[in-house]
Amino acid sequence: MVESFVLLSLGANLGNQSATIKNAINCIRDSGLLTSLHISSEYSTEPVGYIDQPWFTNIAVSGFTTIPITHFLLIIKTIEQFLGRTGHQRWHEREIDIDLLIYGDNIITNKEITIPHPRMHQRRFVLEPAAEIASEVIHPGFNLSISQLLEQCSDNSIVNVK
Ligand code: PH2
Ligand code: MG
Ligand code: MG
Repeated sequence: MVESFVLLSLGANLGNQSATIKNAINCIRDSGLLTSLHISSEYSTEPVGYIDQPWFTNIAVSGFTTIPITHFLLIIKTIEQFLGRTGHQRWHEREIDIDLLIYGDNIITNKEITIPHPRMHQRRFVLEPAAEIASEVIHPGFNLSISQLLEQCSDNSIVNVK
């Protein structure tokens, strides 16, 4: 079975953010979604996109999976719903957000899937936690490492380790 490297970004800015993020990590581990997990520190981050909302807690998680990408995305959505995510407007506050950033060297753009994540290189709240655990990982679209993307990132929103 082919094993793929996976990089995730997790975020929360409603409810008990740290507890929800820890529960999300437990779900990711217990469901067998990823093996060989690496987990970044928790970061306190200024909201980007829609600014009139509470600050976020963001982390990055990496691991390996043999689960096909469409199934993988369904499991992520199920975990989000299990952890109490309700419908929200785009870029507005949410109980939990689990975004798939990188899945192996796949580059896919269709109605259901855009991988690598189309805005990951523009977001400091994604790149700083990701660089902590996966600085040398290559973004297959740009052929640049996560740390190179971070150096080039023009997003100056505040990102602090908690
Ligand atoms: N997620 C968004 C929109 N804006 N800002 C920060 N700091 N962190 C996030 O996770 C985030 C955001 C939509 O997913
Ligand atoms: Mg998101
Ligand atoms: Mg999302």
